[in-house]
Amino acid sequence: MKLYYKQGAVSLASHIALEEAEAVFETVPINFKAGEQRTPEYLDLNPLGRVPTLMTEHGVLTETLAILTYIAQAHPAAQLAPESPWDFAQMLSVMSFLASTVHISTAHMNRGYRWADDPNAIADMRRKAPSVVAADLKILEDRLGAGPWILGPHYSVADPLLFVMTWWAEPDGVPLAPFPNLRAHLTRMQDREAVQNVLTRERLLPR
Ligand SMILES: N[C@@H](CCC(=O)N[C@@H](CS)C(=O)NCC(=O)O)C(=O)O
Repeated sequence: MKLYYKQGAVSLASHIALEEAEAVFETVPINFKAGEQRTPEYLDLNPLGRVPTLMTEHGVLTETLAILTYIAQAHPAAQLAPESPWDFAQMLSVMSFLASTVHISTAHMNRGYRWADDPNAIADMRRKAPSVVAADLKILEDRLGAGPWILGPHYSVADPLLFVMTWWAEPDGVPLAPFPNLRAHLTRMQDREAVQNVLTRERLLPR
């Protein structure tokens, strides 16, 4: 498999999941500053011009939620997703909230141009976004509780996605101090060998 990623972007979750699964994969960094996500070749793979994109033996897969679920199911020995239908649905519920609500709230900080042209509207979104993200994080803080993982005792591919959202929080102006459970989860994730390997590969320092 081949993962197209950008350092520290949401693709970090898929990168961690591949490493946790001990998958055979290579990585292709996409340079956003050079506009590599908008080249015709990349848009052929991912028409939205986003990362992650995963090239598999079956073809190209986009969208983090699908990529994480695929990695988990393609590597059952790694036990990265629950077997019971109910627990699996709980995992999807968390991942869907992370991908379709928290990530989008975050995008209003620096990518307001997707939703408005008026510079005042964009600035207004940037001002409001941290409080919206904090409200999202409060829901996750309560759901996580003592954890240690977002589904309770069992680690799953929902954890790397939660990790990315909390990894972004403080640099985006959302302090984690009011969210001790999330802060502990961030630290717990960074204690994992797979996460350390991926942070090193993406040249990121622990937070
Ligand atoms: N729904 C997609 C969203 C992916 C996404 O928005 N990725 C961002 C990086 S965090 C991106 O590639 N942005 C490129 C751009 O906006 O030009 C997913 O969950 O995989």
